[in-house]
Amino acid sequence: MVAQTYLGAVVPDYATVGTADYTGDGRADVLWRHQTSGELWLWQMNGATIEAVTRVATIDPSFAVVASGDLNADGRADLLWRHQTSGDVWVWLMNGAVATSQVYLEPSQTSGITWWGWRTTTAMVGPTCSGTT
Ligand SMILES: [Ca+2]
Repeated sequence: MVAQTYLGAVVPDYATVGTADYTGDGRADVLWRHQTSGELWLWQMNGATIEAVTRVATIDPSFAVVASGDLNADGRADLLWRHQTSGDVWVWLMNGAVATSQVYLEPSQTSGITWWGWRTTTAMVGPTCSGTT
């Protein structure tokens, strides 16, 4: 028999955009994003139990979370953002629900690496928060 736990219902306006260990407790958490407003919420999980629900921020919906993973090896998952039109890529280094730094990824950071996917950009505005956090 498969163990399953009903957690409740989430309105369809929200989509999961990440499942990774954002808090560093060794357990994967769930990141939800409101598709219209851009609001981002973190469910801190302990198995099938939601231990905490934290509003991370409201981010311009033009940016999408395209990946989660521990990019700086501090034991906490980070976020990779991509602007849906310009293609600009940003990293948020995370500590739980708090973005501790924001880094723009540009070809100059990849000296010695050739990848034809880069494009010239003029926009340098990252996935900044709007409203209160
Ligand atoms: Ca990290």
